[in-house]
Amino acid sequence: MSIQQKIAAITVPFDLGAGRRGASQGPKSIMQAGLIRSIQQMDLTIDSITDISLGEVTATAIDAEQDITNLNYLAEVIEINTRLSEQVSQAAQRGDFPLIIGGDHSIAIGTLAGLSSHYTNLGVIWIDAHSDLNTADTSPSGNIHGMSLAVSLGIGHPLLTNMKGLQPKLKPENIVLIGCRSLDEGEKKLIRSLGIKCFTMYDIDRKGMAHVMQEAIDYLKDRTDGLHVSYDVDSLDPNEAPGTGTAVNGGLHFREAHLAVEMLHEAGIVTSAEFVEVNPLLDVNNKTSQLAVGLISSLLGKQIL
Ligand code: HAR
Ligand code: MN
Ligand code: MN
Ligand code: MN
Repeated sequence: MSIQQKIAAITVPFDLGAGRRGASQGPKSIMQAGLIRSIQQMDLTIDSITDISLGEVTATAIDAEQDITNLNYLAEVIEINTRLSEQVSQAAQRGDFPLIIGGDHSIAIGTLAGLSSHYTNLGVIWIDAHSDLNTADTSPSGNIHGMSLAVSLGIGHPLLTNMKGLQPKLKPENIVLIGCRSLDEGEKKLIRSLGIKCFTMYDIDRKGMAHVMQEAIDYLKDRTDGLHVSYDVDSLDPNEAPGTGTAVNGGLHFREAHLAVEMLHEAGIVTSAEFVEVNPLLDVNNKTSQLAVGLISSLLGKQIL
């Protein structure tokens, strides 16, 4: 983001895309941990804070003939993401920096639907223990937060992929996955067949985070005209971020997680971001919410010295 740019904060207290409840309390907890104060201390301007709430969802919103097997809470996921996509699109239209605070990762469907029409080649850095590339056919859980990246590639149920018309929202060559360590078979096949750039935890161990991030930035910076950072806090090791619904051992350490966003800020190519999967019900002493505040601040330019 540029220093003149204003931040449009959008909070999404939604957790029905996940297998367990609690991520809906993420935004409140991250705010209580001091997000706004931290941003203001950096002399950045917050233009607006918009809360996206789930309206009344009627079962008739989904045609009875549609096959919704293995798509948990599909109607609710569509409803919240449609609302979110509208707000994200308006923020991008105003030239603001959309900063979305989740909520579970299914909200990336609405974020990306709202962003995509503003760019020809939207890039995405997906920092996550998972790749969220399942479909109803490959998902072991039916939880839509494990499908949001596939949906944005145009792969999945038409009611999800068609959101805001234009599809797909992303091209596979404009995506970089970072921190993966829990991939389902169908997801591995998709990563290979589409040639999606993927830095697993093995790559991070082998090359170091600084090297991996530089490769990711160099890869994306020339081919994209906007860059969205989708940061799932379960990318961190559960010792660092216990407050998340699908924790996986062997994740990013505190400094690696920060270095990623510090380097992205320094590269000056990030145009929007979302932070998801903070679950305060599972947290220990608000550790994960505080961590989220630190990561968001670093992405927006907070420096140690
Ligand atoms: N891959 C598994 C599934 O589809 C687990 C997904 C876990 N969800 C997330 N996404 N937190 O990153 O059910
Ligand atoms: Mn995720
Ligand atoms: Mn995840
Ligand atoms: Mn700076």
